[in-house]
Amino acid sequence: PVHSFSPKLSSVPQGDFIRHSRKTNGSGVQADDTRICVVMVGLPARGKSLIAQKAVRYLHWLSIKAKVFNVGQYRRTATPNPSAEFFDTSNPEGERLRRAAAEAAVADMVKWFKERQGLIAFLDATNSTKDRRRWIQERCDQDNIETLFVESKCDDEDLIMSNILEVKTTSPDYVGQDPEVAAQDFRNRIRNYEKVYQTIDEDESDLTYVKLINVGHQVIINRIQDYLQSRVVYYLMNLHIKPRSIWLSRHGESNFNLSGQIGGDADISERGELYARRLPELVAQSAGDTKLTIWTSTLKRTIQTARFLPFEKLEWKALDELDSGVCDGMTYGEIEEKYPEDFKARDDDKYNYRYLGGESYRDVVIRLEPIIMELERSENILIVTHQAILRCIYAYFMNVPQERSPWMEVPLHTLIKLTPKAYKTEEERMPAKIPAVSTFREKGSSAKHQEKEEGGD
Ligand code: ADP
Ligand code: FDP
Ligand code: F6P
Repeated sequence: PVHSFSPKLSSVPQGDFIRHSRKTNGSGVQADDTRICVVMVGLPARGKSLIAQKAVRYLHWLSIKAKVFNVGQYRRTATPNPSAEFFDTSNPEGERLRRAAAEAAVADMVKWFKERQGLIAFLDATNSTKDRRRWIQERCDQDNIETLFVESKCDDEDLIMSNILEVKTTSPDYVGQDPEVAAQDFRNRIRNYEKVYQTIDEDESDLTYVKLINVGHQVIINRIQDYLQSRVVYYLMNLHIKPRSIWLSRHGESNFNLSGQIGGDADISERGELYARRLPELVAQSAGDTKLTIWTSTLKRTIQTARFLPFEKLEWKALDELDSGVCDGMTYGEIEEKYPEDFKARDDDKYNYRYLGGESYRDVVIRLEPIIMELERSENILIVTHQAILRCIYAYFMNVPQERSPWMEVPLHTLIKLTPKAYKTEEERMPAKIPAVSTFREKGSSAKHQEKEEGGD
């Protein structure tokens, strides 16, 4: 028999990442006051800002409030377009202004923690001397803020030059300037920092730190203290910057899609089969000779859709569709009729709504976390998966907020290509031009099965 729903279910706080990530007090319960200042360390153009921003995107995706405090932005209010001499430590005025910018950023960060606005702050500056790091650590200690120093070291001159050209010549520091002149000035700025730069060493062995050397080729970890710190470190260790793309596709139209039923483990329809047969060509058009690895769920419809692709395939249980519990196999219309309150509750807060005996989007994100970690480590991957799962993965790469992600339209029979670039992910959509039903239901709309076709133009 089908259980009747308790409308309260959807508002019950759900198991989430944070619950597992607080400090333990021996009983397995974590204190509510974990606050971490991640202090970025390294010469300019070592990827510090990029690493900090990516980590914040990852943490937000996991519902952990985090923020980057970029000292460069504070410095820019007083000195918007400094030349390299500003960063020469024998320039007392430059030293004073840089110190003031760092103090302002730290003061705002401490205030942010005190106002309980978040758990993890990234203090993004070069923080290149021992004195500066000691001062930050002591300031954080005063307010019981843990410090985690993340040093990015890189001596690959070609990579640094390409970083400068990719992100620094377009920085607000150089508006209206010739890119070549800007690049030369930025190299001189780095030279000035090099004169005083001190890598983290034995004198600082009391600090909690991670050193990422040559983009994670070597990683040195010291005194990592708790779960949340170790999650951040593990994430940072897995990042790479090799050019690559990630392709996403839903399975071909299924027989359940045709009848408007959700969940289940149906076969693909005739049109779904056409999509499966077209997919290799579509992928070749998009990826050329690039060798891909295919990830599917363990459900028939994704395995059937991927079966003609001439690449290695891996099945992941974590990629199975959102579990709709007692509603599995029903149409939206049947759910609306049988459980009107739950149907509405899901519309009101689709991200947090958990089906009885099933999952919410929030639950799905937690089970997808290892998938994201593996994606960060990997190169060219094509994922054939399901509507809700694809929305969650897409939301991570495209930084889509939780209120919006469960409502995104991801049509059947369309290949999506995501290409991570510094500070943004590029997207391309390729419809296969094979008609399919729409499984998308707009917020607040009645659940009558829709006959609209999609992916066919
Ligand atoms: P910083 O904040 O250290 O001045 P940015 O984050 O602005 O540097 O630099 C971004 C550039 O650094 C991007 O081109 C990116 O590909 C590259 N990058 C990312 N991670 C690293 C790393 N660990 N080492 C060196 N370069 C990196
Ligand atoms: P950013 O690249 O983020 O703009 O170029 C180095 C720089 O950061 C300067 O803009 C900024 O003034 C400085 O780092 C802040 O770091 P320090 O306080 O450690 O110098
Ligand atoms: O209808 C296809 C489907 O993948 C169902 O199996 C699943 O329950 C649903 O989409 C998820 O989408 P939504 O969260 O919009 O109901």
